[in-house]
Amino acid sequence: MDLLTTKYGIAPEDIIIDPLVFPCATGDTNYIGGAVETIEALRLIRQHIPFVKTALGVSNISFGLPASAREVVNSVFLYYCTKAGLDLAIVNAEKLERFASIPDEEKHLAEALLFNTPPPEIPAAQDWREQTPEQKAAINQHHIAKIAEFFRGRTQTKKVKAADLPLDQRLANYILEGTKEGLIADLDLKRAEGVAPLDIINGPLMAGMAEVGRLFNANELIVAEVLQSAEAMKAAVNHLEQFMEKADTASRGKIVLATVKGDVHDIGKNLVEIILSNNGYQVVNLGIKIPSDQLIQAWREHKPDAIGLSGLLVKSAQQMVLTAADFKDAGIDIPILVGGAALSERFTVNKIAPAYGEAVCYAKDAMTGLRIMNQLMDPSERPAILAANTNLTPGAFAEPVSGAPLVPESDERSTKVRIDVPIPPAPYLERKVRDVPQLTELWSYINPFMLFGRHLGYKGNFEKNLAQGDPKAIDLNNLVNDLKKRAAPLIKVKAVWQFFEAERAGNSINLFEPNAKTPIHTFHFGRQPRANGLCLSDYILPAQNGARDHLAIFVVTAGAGVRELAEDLKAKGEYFMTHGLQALAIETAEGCAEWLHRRIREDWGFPDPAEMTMHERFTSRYRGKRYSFGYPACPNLDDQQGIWKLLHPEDIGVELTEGMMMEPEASVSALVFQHPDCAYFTASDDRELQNQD
Ligand code: B1M
Repeated sequence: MDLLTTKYGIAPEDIIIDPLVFPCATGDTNYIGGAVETIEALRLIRQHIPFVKTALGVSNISFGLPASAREVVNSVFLYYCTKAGLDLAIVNAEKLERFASIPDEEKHLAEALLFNTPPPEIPAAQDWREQTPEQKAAINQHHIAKIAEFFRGRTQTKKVKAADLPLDQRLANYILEGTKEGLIADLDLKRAEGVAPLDIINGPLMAGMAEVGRLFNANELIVAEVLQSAEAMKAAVNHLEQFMEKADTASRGKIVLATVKGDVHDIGKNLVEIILSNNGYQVVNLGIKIPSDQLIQAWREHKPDAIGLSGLLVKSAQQMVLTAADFKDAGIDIPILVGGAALSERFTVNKIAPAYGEAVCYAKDAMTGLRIMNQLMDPSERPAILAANTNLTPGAFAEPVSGAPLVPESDERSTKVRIDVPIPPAPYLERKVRDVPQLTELWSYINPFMLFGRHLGYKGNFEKNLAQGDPKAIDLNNLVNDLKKRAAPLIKVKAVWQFFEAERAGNSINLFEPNAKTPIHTFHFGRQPRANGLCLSDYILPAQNGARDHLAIFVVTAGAGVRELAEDLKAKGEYFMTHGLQALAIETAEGCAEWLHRRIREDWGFPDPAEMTMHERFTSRYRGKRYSFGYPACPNLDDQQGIWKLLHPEDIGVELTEGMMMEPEASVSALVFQHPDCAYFTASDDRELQNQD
């Protein structure tokens, strides 16, 4: 490395190391254990020289085996290499299998060969390095024979293979693979065997969904794949329902689901509905902004086994406390499940559960919601989960003790913020209202980690793995490209923004009409509870030669009509499109915020350097910063009203709810500061906000 980097000045990230792959099935004893050493080498390289890349010619590992065996051995070897940090894989993606869908028996055969695991009949150390040469060779020979025997005469074509599977396994596989090809014919085949539709649903189909749940929790399936499995399940149930008696229900239980009062958050709740309803639960989805009385009414009407509350913001978590107390007063005692981005288990145990007095279960994601429902509806597991989630004493969950002694609130400008910075003149002071039709450009401002990782569940560095041909990344990218094609005519993006003259007044900022003496609005901000702590007002420079500094404010939205479209798609069982469209709209709004902020920097006279990368923009490596109400530096959401008074975002179709949320959901508001010393910080010591990433 030193030679390459120092003597020849090659950048570490431009160095690709290939730790070599040795064939493990040729019987050549020199190569036995080679697979373990290659995986170990990847791990050590990732650990000791993290910037370089690694590459492997994967398929060399299975040289000498029957073609169908090579597919499995290559796929299993690639899986472990990727987990160890492999960046580049030279392999024929066509001849690779989804690790998750390789039958366990085949997986174990491949793993035993790769790791030279001693079979019962050849007692030896598990680690090939501690085996005697005789043991090593005997074990290797044993596995080569076993795997060759198992795959002899097998063809590679999936079709033949799947068709060979017993019918029940085929039916479960359609769900597991998230494919509908051949599903209906096989369902009719199963019905022709005289099996009742309900038994088919509760049998092989549910077995498929249960396996999907297990693989998701084992990080072998991602959200996007789970949605495709749910689509196959929906298609199967839709087909079988026509042959079922009305009385026949596949219901494992019923849940009333809603986003709480004042909150417009939909995407999380809908994902929960899709997962629960395709795992046998009846879901009564009441929608968004649902007050307690409507929920209590639904409880009386539907007699559910549980109620699910969803919300995006801390304000919604606080609304859940009030809702739970209303349930108690109404005599409701069924379990409540709660979830939402700003909610935590601590808040659930310390605040919501004591207000209710019965079981309140925190669900960090939709699959956890499913696991909880399964436990609640299983008589053998119910007592334990009820007991574990019935916390009557506030503070049952330890509150983190922040070490730093709280300092008295000051309004002194932090010395970390320079004032000898020339004020850049504002380019214009009139309000700007725009449609932003250039979706493709906006989509280049979407942070792939958010869209592919957070919303669609991809694990790892999506962009990097896509570039190296990772099959899962390629599949997902194709799905999202289709999604974008279908969404392009549907997503409408609008923006409103304006520069305001601004003056600092202690921890407040006064905003003025041009050259006015009296402020038209004042925002009050918190200051970091420490010595020389920061406050957003510090970034407003004192007037220079009578010229005031400025603050830009904007609201953007990409959510017009998205909820209705998603409801339609959900009703049609197009679950990937349902979630994908909502996720794309949300990230398009965030992308538009990034795009508009860049434009504001250009208009303000400090454009980004030409060589700035999108990744540098996602990590705000530009001059100034944008701050959104509700985030830690300005956590008070009620301040959104100030933006509505100043900007009138209702003119671009964005309304403020009583919970200070913006409707439509895919909307973002922000204050934009130009000061080069801007930084992100937590203003209040409100611990609930501090657990946000
Ligand atoms: Co922003 N946002 N956001 N946001 N956003 C948060 C929530 C925040 C915590 C970020 C932060 O401070 N670091 C913060 C809230 C803090 C607070 O409450 N004060 C925040 C803020 C302030 C805001 C805005 C107000 C900022 C602004 O513009 N001024 C604004 C509000 C939008 C509006 O009013 N319409 C806003 C906007 C947005 C986007 C639109 C850009 C976007 C989408 C929001 C959305 O999901 N609808 C967004 C995002 C993406 C986030 C973060 C980064 C991620 C949220 C997420 O994953 N959503 C979030 C920070 C964070 O969490 N790390 C943040 C995807 C959704 C599928 O997940 O909602 O968690 P989630 O649902 C999950 C689980 O919670 C669970 O299962 C679901 C599926 O797995 N679950 C249940 C949910 N409900 C359940 C019910 C159940 C069971 C499980 O019952 C059975």
